Amino acid sequence: MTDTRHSVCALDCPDACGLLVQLDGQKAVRVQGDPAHPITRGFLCAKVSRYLEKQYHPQRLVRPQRRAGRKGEGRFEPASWDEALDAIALRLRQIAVEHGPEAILPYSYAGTMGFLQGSGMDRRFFHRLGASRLDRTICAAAGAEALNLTLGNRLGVATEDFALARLIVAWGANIHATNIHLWPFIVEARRKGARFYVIDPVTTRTAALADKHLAPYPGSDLALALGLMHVIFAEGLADRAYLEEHTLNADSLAARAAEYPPQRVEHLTGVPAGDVVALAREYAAAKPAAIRLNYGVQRSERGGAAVRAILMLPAIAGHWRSPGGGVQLSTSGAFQVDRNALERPDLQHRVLGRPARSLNMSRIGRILTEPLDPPVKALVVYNSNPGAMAPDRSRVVAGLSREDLFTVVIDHFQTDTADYADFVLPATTSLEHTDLYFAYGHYWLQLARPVLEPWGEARPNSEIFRALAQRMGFDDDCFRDTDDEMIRQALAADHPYLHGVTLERLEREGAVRLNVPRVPFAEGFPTPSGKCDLDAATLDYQPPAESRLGAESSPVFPLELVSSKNHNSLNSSFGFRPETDAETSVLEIHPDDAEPRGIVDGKAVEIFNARGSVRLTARVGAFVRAGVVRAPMVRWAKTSAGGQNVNLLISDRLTDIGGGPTFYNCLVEVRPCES
Ligand SMILES: Nc1nc2c(c(=O)[nH]1)N[C@H]1C(S)=C(S)[C@@H](COP(=O)(O)OP(=O)(O)OC[C@H]3O[C@@H](n4cnc5c(=O)[nH]c(N)nc54)[C@H](O)[C@@H]3O)O[C@H]1N2
Ligand SMILES: Nc1nc2c(c(=O)[nH]1)N[C@H]1C(S)=C(S)[C@@H](COP(=O)(O)OP(=O)(O)OC[C@H]3O[C@@H](n4cnc5c(=O)[nH]c(N)nc54)[C@H](O)[C@@H]3O)O[C@H]1N2
Ligand code: SF4
Ligand SMILES: [Mo]
Repeated sequence: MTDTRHSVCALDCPDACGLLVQLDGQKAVRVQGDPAHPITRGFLCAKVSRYLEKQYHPQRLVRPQRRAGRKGEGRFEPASWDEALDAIALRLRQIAVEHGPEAILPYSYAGTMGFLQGSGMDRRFFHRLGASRLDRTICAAAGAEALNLTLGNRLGVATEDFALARLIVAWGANIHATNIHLWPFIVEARRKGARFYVIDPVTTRTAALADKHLAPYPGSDLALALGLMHVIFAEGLADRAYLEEHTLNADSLAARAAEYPPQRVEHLTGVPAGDVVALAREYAAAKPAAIRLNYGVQRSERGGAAVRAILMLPAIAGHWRSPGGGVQLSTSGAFQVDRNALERPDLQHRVLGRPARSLNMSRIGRILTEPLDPPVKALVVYNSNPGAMAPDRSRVVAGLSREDLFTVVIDHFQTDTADYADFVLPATTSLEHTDLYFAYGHYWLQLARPVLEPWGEARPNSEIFRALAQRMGFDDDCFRDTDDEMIRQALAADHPYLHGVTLERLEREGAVRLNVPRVPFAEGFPTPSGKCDLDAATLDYQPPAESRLGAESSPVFPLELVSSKNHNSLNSSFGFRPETDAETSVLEIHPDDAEPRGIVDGKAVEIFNARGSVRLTARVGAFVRAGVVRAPMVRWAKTSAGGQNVNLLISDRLTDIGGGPTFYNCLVEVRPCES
């Protein structure tokens, strides 16, 4: 008997697709894109069309386990849920008594984009415990801060409206890898004559399809944006009326831009002056023009300022006036659910009389290895794999190896992090639990009900934290709330975007468009002043320290490494697949850099800097501009020959605003491997 059920892709991806899961009896046999979903439109990316391989993989965790070997060794023995939960609760209680509850740290990110399994019962549990809070900066912190400062919220051009643009710029956005459901709208715009630009140091598949590809050096986008503004102001192409009515400090910005003539910008960015002038003119003339800015730009030391400058461009050229004009970095600001009701941050006060201290997840290596008062004595990891994904990996591993650190990992697989755990707990997948999903690449809120029974003994995060709360003796009513009660609490927010959005409606429709205005900033901005502040005091461009013109540049490590997103995987989530391992074990290098080093296509290379050395396979070609190398992120370290991945090479330096990581500022050298 076959049967088709609706679900949602829970992965950390802007597209947040609607899914149709075909069942044969109790077994899922196929996943497809939901044809009724206005963004998914019936197709899926390559990674999730094969999602069922993950669902039914023989290595999927089926029962709780307790460590039986050394940390990192990966030897475990089975435990029952009761044994595991009792032992975890006991240990957390002891640590809280001995060192204070802030010695306990949750570590989670967007392994699932569901509100319940990502930021619900777990948050309530840690707040009630008085645990340290985690500043969740690992991905988008600089960009989010820039959006809030410049536009007043994280909103932008509606995805569907890219079809109306006359010019589209993909800026630090590899749409073909990370945002494939935007592509059909770009194709539609181009069919009607729109031009398509890509700004990326790497010749991605997206860049290869552009009318014009500009390849700046990593981290130099602020200079490029100022160069475009220079031309727009100098040639009188700015929309004076829009500037007058809806912005502040336009004069300060024009003065700053005057310092960045195209020749200087060419020197700073590597983009020919003529290309800067041509793009500025086209951008100002095409009405409307849309920029798809993605997170590539802000993983850089001056990434926050770069994003702010790019977000100012549509205001200068007057593109926010009509549908299809403006910029989209994230749409997450539309999802104004009642987070306080969901997460209950007020519970911290009960224990501590104040908010708990906040620790930055991008510095987890340092947090676990440097003196802190109190020290972190327990780490509870879920929806994330810091052992593979966090920067400065040698510190991370040193921290995870501490015998006095009590570590719990909740996941689907025995990840690089799980190998260091004292207890590993098996989690359900999004096909096995209920959740409410936000998106960062469209305006549709979605509900998914379980379509399958839990695999083995797997449990949802929400249930695991409910059970732990009970064992800790937390008797507040909120720990007895069911999933549906929590969804209703989240939706009860008094916000116009959510008016008319109920659980019943989500149940009927699956996906509901939030009431976000189609043209969000035509009549002003949700900033305190109601205007877009173009203040340029902090927009002077200094090259990132770890870049070819930066303070730490040296002939010893002359190449700039970009470890950007892989194509057919998602972060480390499919690292168990041999094809993913192959894709992420490659180093792309330009022939001009390969030849003098004796590096041959297909042969092993060592890529190194003062932080360490990693072995990858050379892929020689014009995939990158000379001076830049690229390693698609990131291998499971445990399956690689040297037990390492590129995050060994990345510093834990933070961005200018938001406290984000600087994954894409990394100087290295490459040499052929001896054997
Ligand atoms: N297939 C796939 N899809 C994914 C993911 C994945 O791992 N694989 N990960 C998901 C996640 S967590 C996220 S955050 C999103 C991210 O989605 P994107 O932001 O699109 O992905 P990134 O690869 O981080 O960066 C995009 C591009 O920026 C370029 N870039 C790097 N440095 C610079 C720079 O200084 N300036 C400019 N102009 N460009 C630069 C990179 O070469 C890359 O091609 O994708 C999500 N979707
Ligand atoms: N070098 C380099 N490093 C990077 C980046 C880069 O571009 N270059 N990108 C950075 C970015 S943008 C991000 S977002 C981070 C991502 O880093 P992470 O947040 O660590 O993302 P993933 O590697 O996808 O790990 C998510 C984990 O959550 C698990 N999971 C999924 N659903 C559930 C669930 O319902 N319950 C539980 N308990 N677990 C679940 C998955 O199995 C997976 O192991 O990596 C960062 N690291
Ligand atoms: S990973 Fe992204 S594109 Fe692929 S199915 Fe999930 S939401 Fe859609
Ligand atoms: Mo991310």
